Amino acid sequence: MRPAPPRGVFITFEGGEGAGKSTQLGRLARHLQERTGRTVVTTREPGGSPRAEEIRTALLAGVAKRYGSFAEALLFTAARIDHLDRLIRPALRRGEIVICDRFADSTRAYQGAAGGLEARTVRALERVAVGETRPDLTLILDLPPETGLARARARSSETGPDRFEAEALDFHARLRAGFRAIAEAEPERCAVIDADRGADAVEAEIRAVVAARLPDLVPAEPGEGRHNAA
Ligand code: T5A
Repeated sequence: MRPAPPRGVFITFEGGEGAGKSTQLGRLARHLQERTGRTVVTTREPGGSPRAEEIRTALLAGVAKRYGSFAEALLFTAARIDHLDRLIRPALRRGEIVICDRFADSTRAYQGAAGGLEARTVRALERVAVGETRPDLTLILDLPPETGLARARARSSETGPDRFEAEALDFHARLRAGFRAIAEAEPERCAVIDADRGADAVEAEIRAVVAARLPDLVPAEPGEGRHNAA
């Protein structure tokens, strides 16, 4: 009889605009592939499956904006259901490591804390869509919104800001507070990473947090410190 595959591991990156999630996700994926030898699947939300990518295009173009936060949350949730069914859950069942750029905490923060959708509605949507498929670890990249927006603007200077980059600064301040509140409410799952530093320093802290929080996943190298904070 074949041995059962190892338990899948689900890691998510969260944070405001231009926090460096995509940059750090790529670096962590390479690190985990090298250190564990396991298959690492990288993906993103909204998107990650062909149908969810179609919904992404509409959402980031602002198609649903005039219908309000509830309608947008429904569309993010519809994309999430497809993504979970077609990509995330099958990969976890195969014992793979799934790293996702944004997940359900983004709905809590963007449509909930910043967008004004009441928490019990956000929770109900999350319960229905996500169920038991909760992240093992969520890395929340935290930095002042002005800094993140400046990074995002520098990158999208030709295309212009997308639906959420274009929101006013107080929206982004509520967003930051929303992510911090999630981390406070669920400290076992979440770690807040100071992202207002160079990419190498951020990467080093992320590696240390992953080693401390998921000790069975990444064996510590001799002399490598364990990081329990955040
Ligand atoms: N959304 C999403 C919701 O409202 N509800 C939901 O439920 C979900 C799932 C997605 C949008 O949808 C919203 C949130 C978003 O607004 P997106 O394009 O995927 O849109 O937007 P982001 O996830 O915000 O992605 P960004 O690409 O804008 O930001 P990242 O991934 O955080 O940042 P990254 O790595 O691309 O870096 C941005 C720039 O900064 C540089 C990079 O080189 C790049 O140019 N950079 C740094 N510069 C200095 N120092 C560092 N440490 C740096 N790290 C990266």
